[in-house]
Formats: sequence, C-alpha cells, structure tokens
Amino acid sequence: MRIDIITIFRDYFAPLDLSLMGKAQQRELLTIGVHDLRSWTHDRHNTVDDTPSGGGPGMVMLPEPWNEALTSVTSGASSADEASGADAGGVPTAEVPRLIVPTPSGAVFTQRDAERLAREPWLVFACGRYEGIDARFAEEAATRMPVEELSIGDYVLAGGEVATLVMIEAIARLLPGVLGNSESAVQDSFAEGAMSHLVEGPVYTKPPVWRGREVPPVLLSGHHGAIDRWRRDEALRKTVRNRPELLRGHASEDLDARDREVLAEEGWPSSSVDMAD
Ligand code: JET
Repeated sequence: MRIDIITIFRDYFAPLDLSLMGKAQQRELLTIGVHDLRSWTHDRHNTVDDTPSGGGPGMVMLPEPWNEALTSVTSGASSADEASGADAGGVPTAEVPRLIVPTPSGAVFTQRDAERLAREPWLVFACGRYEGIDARFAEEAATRMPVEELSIGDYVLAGGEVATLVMIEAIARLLPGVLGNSESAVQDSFAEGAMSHLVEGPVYTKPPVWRGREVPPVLLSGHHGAIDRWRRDEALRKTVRNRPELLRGHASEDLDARDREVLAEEGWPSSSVDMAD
C-alpha cells in the first residue's frame, strides 16, 4: 500500500519510522510520503490560511495550496519536498487514490473502515488545521477521486495529524505480512469478535503470584473449555460495565444460558437484551 500525507507539520509523522510501521516501510509492505503543504504556496510568507467568509473566530485553510498539493502528489510529478528527500520513492501503485480528510464532522472511523481501507492500494490523507479547509477543496477533489471525511471520535484536536496517525496505524497493522507470527495469531483468535459485540477481558502473564495478587487459577488449570468460558464471562462483565451500547447490539440468540446468568449478576436486564432484536 502507498500512503501520502499532506500537512503543514511534517515532523508529526516521525513516529511512522518506528516499531511496526517502521518495519513495514523497511520491508516495503507500506510506502509513506509526507508532504509539506507550504511547498505549494507561492507568496513570500507561504500563506496557507485566511479569515473565514461570513466572519467568526479563527482562520480557514485556502483551497488553492491544497488543490495544487493534491494534484502534484497524485500525478507523480516532482515537487519541492521530493527534491528535499520527502518523497517516498517509486511510482504510484494505482492511478487514482482515495482521499481521507480527518475531521470531527466526519463519519466515525471504526475497525470496519480500517479493514475496508486496508484493501485500497493508495490513500492520501489531508491534515487540516485551524477551523478547517475551505469546503470547495473537497468538492473539487471529489470530481477526480473518492473522498471520505472521517472522525476518530467525538472530541476536537488541533489538527488532522494525530487523527491521521491513528487511522494509519489501525489500517497498516492489517496489511498482509505487517504483523509478526505471534501478533497475527492473536489477531486471528479475536478477528470475529473483536470490537463488534464484546470488548476483551483482562489478560495476565507471569509470575503466577505478584505482590500477593494471583493470576485467576482457571487460567493455570489447563482446562481449555473452562478458560474459554471464563474469558467470555469477563468480556461480558467488562462490556456491560464500560460499553453497554455494544451489548445492546448483541442479538439474544448469541447469548447462551451462562451469558444471561453473568449479565444478570451485573444487573443487566435480560428483557432489554431481548428487546434489542
Ligand atoms: C478530529 C478528527 O480534530 C479532528 O480533526 C482535525 C481537524 C481539526 C480542525 C480542523 C480540521 O479540518 C478538517 C476539515 O475537514 C473538511 O476541514 C480537522 C476529531 N476527531 N476526528
């Protein structure tokens, strides 16, 4: 997969050279180009913003530098920061990328979006700042490529950079070969249930007793049936306590007698579970 990022703060993306993402890039499973929006300004102050039309606080990003940046990045033509070593190298892996614009007003990015976007050959992220990017930029871009405005959650960040990092990590760890064997095994075992209906319960490692606190004995019993059941109990308890809205989406036919017992212990009305169907 190829990913291009357009930003006024290239330094935000230094962590993409570390750990899993760094290894994925070294192994060429992932190619990331980070581009400075100011490379596509033409005035002496490299202006990227102006006052909001209609008045109001803050500043709005100008559409023209964004459009020039997107055109340049998606045509494979050389740009100022390619000359400065910013280019990820090579030719684009597909003719038309998908443009992602992180914004609090976008549709919420979920694991389903990560899975879907991990199947794309080429993504471009546009990191807005201030009060956002002039809306005509996304309209214009949409005449040339698919455009998605996505939110990582209901809070406001100073700019799209951190949201872009979040989405790239969620997407890239799903690319074939990116996770090592141990990590991919973990992923397989949770692939179906992960973040769809139940959150994961607690996990433990060695030592079996730490500061007087035991690992739950069932986990050391070697009884795999009992271990699976215990893990599901704990996942149900944690879900009802922390994320009850996930459980409301749980069809009652997916709940066995023991599930209902655990939920009743947590004070969850079984009638509400039935009503969710
Ligand atoms: C965000 C994403 O804050 C978030 O995104 C960054 C951001 C901040 C300010 C303006 C902005 O503009 C984007 C734009 O889109 C059309 O103009 C983006 C919070 N949750 N998810």
